[in-house]
Amino acid sequence: MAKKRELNEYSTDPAAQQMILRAEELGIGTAFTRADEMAPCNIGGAGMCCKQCGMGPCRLTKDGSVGICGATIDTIQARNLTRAIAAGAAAHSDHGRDMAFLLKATANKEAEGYAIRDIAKLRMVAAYYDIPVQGRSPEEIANDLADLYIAQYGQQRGEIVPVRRAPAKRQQIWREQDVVPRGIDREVVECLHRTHIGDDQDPEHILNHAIRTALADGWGGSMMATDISDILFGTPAPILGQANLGVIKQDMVNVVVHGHEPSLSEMIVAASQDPEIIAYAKAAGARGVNLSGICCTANEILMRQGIPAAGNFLHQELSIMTGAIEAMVVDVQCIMQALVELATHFHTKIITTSPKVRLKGATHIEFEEEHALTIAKQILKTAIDNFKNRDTGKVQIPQVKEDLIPGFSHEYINYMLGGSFRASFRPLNDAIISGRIRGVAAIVGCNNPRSSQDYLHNVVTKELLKQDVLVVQTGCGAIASAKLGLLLGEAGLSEVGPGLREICETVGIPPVLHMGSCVDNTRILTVLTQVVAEGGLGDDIDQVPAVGLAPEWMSEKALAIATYCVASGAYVIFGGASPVSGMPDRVSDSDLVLKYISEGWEKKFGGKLEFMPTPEEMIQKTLEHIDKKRAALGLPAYDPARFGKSGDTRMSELEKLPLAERRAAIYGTAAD
Ligand code: NFS
Repeated sequence: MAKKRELNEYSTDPAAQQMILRAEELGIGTAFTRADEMAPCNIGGAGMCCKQCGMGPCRLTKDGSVGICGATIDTIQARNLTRAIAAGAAAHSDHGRDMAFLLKATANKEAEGYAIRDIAKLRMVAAYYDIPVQGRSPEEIANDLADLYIAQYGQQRGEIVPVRRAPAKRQQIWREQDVVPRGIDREVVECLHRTHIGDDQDPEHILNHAIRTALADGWGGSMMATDISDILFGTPAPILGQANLGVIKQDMVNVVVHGHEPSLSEMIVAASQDPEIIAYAKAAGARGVNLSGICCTANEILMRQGIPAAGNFLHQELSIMTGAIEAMVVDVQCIMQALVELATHFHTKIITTSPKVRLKGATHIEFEEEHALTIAKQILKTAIDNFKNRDTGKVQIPQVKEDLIPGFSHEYINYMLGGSFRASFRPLNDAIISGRIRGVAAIVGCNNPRSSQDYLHNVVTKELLKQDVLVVQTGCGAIASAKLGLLLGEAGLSEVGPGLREICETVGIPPVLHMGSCVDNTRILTVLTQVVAEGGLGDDIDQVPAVGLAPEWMSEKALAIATYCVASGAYVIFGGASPVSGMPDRVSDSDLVLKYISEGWEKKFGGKLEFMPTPEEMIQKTLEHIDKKRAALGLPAYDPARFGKSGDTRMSELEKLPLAERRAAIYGTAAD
């Protein structure tokens, strides 16, 4: 009998806790309880099970043991990790491919309802690749850019073009290490080839190709996905939104969009505002259609349209449990198969839309860009028709939600620091150089039901803010902070270190910047590149006092992201178990790969990947790394006592003083 956990060991989110209790009351299983019942396999979890051929699976458990073909533990671990990275890179890059086809179709007026919304970004991206822009229409430029981007997938030789956007020194390291991606598809295919039975058997050599494949994602497919999403739907800028299950409305038709690609969700947003659809909903007895998002789709429409986020990865089942969801519309990635069975307890329709993803028992309405708006309306009408089937006796919506301000694209960060005429990263660099900002942490990635939902994200985020570390976020990590209220203007500033607080008050930003979905981790690469280009913090990404963390990771995409960040020079810390952890208490061969992706990769790329079970260790290692990088740059050691004497706090202190004393405090003299 599996051990049942305490409620706060499942989730720290009060809305989730309420729904977990509701599931228990109704006798419905969720990922939380399934995690209790399913103990992870300790051999597979350690990366030491090889099932690459029909002679196995070979389960290696003893020091020196080998598979039937003679494969050693480290070779098997390297193969398993590389295959996971390839799958993650494939998922995000394939998303980028679909966006490139959509850009092409939009440029040729073959995509119903789409338009080129951000012409300035189109021209800027085209300029990276010397695509002529003068005297040409946005459609002509977009057509050339789409062709160039589509070609990156099938390219066989040379270098994929976005790589040239990295710092010059970084590009040189990649060339020296022979890891510059030649073509996106080629690197993924070669991962599968090299890890087939009887192929590449040198762990370091296999993992070098994992680096090349991950780079094809970070400086390839994902970067292109972000570019095109901005061009088609607008580059994000701060906008007011809300997050958590309290955004679901009792008197409206509730449609949750879940998955990843903004192509469909943007059209559903447009369709939901169409007078025909609003009238249709009213005729069905509802006040209208209320959209909300789960996972990265939530982030895409939240940061551009202010559409609320119902929650992150572990909220997908819980949102249905409210009994008030007429339809959950899914496309690709992070969609639990359990949704269909769960929905049978309520009236919710699960609607699949991607030609790549079907769920048995779900309704399939295939999305085609030529008829996107028409299909989006059809999906919404299906949801509205289902409103009459809602059992009001089963409705229970937690009244928990928080406001937030997402939309900190790298373009907006650049603008906010200097305005239209002086847009620059100089103020950010100066704040790091002076020590007001000790360093930067990117806290990203998933929820994992093996640990309490949002707990690790939030403990790490809150402590780093106290330590004057500016936090940027994407993906489900960003939604965790949103639910906690850390993404709202100056909310939470009382919990922030004195130097960071001064910067937040001066610039008028939250201490945690929501930068988008997981494909938008490439925005973080761009920020780091611009920080390097601005000067004063070294000439390559590995010198910047910055760390990447995914405290609750679970997906293969997260491993691909970690690997391209390491290859870009970042120290990356993952929470929980390593997929190549080995069994240190039982074998000694098993930590070779674990050591290699840390020390070995650091020697080659300046970045490293490590796994840590406790938030305390994550925080300590983050701060040590930031301080080490500060020292290497010759920057003053972090000293919070030097700051906090200016900004809003200081002003409110001064306001309480008599005028003469106030002048003396400001000018150092009481005289006029
Ligand atoms: Ni990222 Fe987005 Fe969330 Fe993890 Fe899944 S939604 S792409 S993989 S679970 S952060």
